[in-house]
Amino acid sequence: MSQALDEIKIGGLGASRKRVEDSRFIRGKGNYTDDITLPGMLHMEILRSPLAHARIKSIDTSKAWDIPGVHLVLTGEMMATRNLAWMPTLSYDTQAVLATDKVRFQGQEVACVIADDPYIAKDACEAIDVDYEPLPVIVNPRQAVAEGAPVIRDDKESQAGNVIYDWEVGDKAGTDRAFEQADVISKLQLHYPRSHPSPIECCGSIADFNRATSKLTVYMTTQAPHIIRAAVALVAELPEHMIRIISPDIGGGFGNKVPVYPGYVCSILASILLERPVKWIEDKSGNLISTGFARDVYLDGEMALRRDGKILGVRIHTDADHGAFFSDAQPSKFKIGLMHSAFAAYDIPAAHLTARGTYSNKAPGGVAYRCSFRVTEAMFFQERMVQAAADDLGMDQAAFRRMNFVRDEDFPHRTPFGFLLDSGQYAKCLDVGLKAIDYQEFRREQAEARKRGRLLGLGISTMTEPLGAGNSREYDILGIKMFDSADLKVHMTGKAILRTGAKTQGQGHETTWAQIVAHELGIPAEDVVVEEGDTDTAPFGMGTYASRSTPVAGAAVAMVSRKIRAKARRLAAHLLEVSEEDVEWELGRFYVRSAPDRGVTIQECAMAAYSNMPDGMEPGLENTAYYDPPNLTWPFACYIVTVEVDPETGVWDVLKMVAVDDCGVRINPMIVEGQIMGGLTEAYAMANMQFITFDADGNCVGSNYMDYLLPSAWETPGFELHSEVVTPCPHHPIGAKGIGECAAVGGPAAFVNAVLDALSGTGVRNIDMPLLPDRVWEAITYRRDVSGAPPVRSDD
Ligand code: MCN
Ligand code: CUN
Repeated sequence: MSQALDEIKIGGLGASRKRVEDSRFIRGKGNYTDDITLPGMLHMEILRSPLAHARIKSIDTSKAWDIPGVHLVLTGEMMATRNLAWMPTLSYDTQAVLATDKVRFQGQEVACVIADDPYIAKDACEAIDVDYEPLPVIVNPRQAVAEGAPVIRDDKESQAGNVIYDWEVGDKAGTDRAFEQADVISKLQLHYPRSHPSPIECCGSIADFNRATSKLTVYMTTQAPHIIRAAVALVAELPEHMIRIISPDIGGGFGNKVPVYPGYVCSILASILLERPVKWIEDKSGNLISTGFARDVYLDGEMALRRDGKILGVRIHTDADHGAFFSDAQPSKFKIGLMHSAFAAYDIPAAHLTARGTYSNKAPGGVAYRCSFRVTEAMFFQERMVQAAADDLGMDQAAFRRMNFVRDEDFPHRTPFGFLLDSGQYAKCLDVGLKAIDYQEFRREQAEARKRGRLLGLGISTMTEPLGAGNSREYDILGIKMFDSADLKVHMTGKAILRTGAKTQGQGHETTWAQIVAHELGIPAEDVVVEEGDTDTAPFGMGTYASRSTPVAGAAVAMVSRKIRAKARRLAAHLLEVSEEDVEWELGRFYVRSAPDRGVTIQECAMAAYSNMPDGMEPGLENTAYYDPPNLTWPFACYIVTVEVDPETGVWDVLKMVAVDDCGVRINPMIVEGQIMGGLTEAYAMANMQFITFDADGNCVGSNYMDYLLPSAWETPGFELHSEVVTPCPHHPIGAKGIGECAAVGGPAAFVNAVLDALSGTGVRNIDMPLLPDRVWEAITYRRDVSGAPPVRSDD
């Protein structure tokens, strides 16, 4: 007689449980870095460079020191006396903390003032006199490698020009052979513009050094607190056990809060020098102009095709503009992130990728904004290229994809770049999408509309994406291996506290991790409190990015729950006075196999762990699991958009968008849908309106919300989501794959493909994002490709 609990009722796997964190967020009771006030706290502001490239002749801070309420003025020269003027980046480069010799991008940190309040500090920044001697400016890779180009990184002895790396991966000879055999060669060139994650909360930190205890506590906006602790220990040469990093509530990260920024370092040094807490909260333009840029990649590729549509090979070349410092957070084996995940969803015999990275006079870029290390660029190029190739062959978009997909029976599948895909049902996802958009009917309407001068278009984007950075054999950041952890303590009354090495920034870990515990142990989710982000209490982990939390930390949650269950089983056997082999498990309860009525609940086992354990058993019911995943997880997505383009104005409207996501088992379907909708909104923004670029003088166009547009509910189209395709991840303990970035990664190509489909027959192959009305209008009117690469043309 089964007494198993109803999993959905206890908030287990598959329950669309309301987010527990929202009860504080929607009441305005969140605890963000800027909400924290410590006794005696001072405030720091940063003086930024107005110029993109200039030699610093002198910095006069005397007027700033004279302002009442100013406690400290920091310059690069002072930082240098402590060996802190420069810091290492996550890509084995160096980055200026405060500029000493030169400024290398507009918005670069030049000096800091620490004062009684932020207004005094800001005024004092303005009182600092910096004498700059302007230098020629570089804003794109073409200028970077031009003859006679100024060397931006003349601080580095080994650096002769502006090239950071030349890198390649894949099979060159095999790919060359594929091209020799091709009936048709299809080509495409485009620029994926710089974009910015632009979380609502800017970056910030409060450093609190206590001389009496020698302990440094830093509250800060970081997606990876343990990595920061290690970085502070190594850079500032402080003992690691005396550093406590606390990441409180985070108002959105989206990749912006992975890197180490100069502001963090300066607030820490200031607190050490002044022996008082020092708070730094970035303002919006500081955030937009200096932190966390993504993309800015030129992609140039070609595809070898057989007449019947079979893809024989691909070549891709990327030119990446990294800005003044190469600071990408990415696995150290790869120079251009996981760009070589491009075309993974397609069964392609041969592929070769070359990549060149260059410096420019722009803020350091390469943050993975809602993308697992350059995957966004890879999938965007892939899906734009696939559309161009199908067009060149005169083939149907959907049929071309279906013909070339990796088939269900071909998993595990090794891509030509070496990734191992574990599972998927690609054709099925596509079919669901095509049915939802009513493909044949739309094609008919489109042809009809054409006759009357109306431009309708349909864009498809289908992709699989590598999510979940780990396994430790292949993935590391600065040599630190990528795994993750969970620590579960079950109290005697059966309530529990769970901590992981991940760090939620809005994704809902406090809700979903408890659901995994509920699934594994039958402890109701509401009885499990989840805590992340405090290095003094959380087990070591690599933090949250690359949608790695569910694939890695989430797996650790399942594994630690299983360890707890194993011990509880021994306790149950003791309580039931039978041997362990005679004990069976059902959700929340152990029972005697031969007498199912005789059982004990997990809560009774918990009580026994503290009050009635068998002789020789260690008391308590706690454990920790470190999880090193065997592989990445590979979710699949099919996004289809229909649009109408107004030929008079270039304005385009979304008629309908459908999204079919297969992220394996969904822990919380409502949260997954939220992730997809948020990602599609960002995808729409990138395709339609977001514009961060640079004029010829290196002025950043888009350092404010008048120029850099965030879509509101008014602009954002409706999305129709489909969840019927579920391919469990074969190596994940609960079959889940990551989802946090899929829609932002796969979405942009669907919009752009739709607009270009509307323009089919005009000879226009490409319009660079964002597809602003004037660009679309120009393409229609002059029947030519339109580039958005900097410098922006208005300043040509
Ligand atoms: N989930 C689930 N079932 C699955 C997969 C995920 O229920 N099969 C749930 C997870 O338990 C988690 C959420 O969906 O609550 C996202 O999970 P996952 O895909 O593991 O991604 P992460 O938690 O690692 O989040 C990182 C990812 C990244 S890298 C960016 S960037 C991004 C994103 O999440 N930043 C975000 N989504 C964001 N959402 C918000 N609100 N704020 C951000 O800063
Ligand atoms: Cu890729 S941006 Mo997220 O990985 O933090």
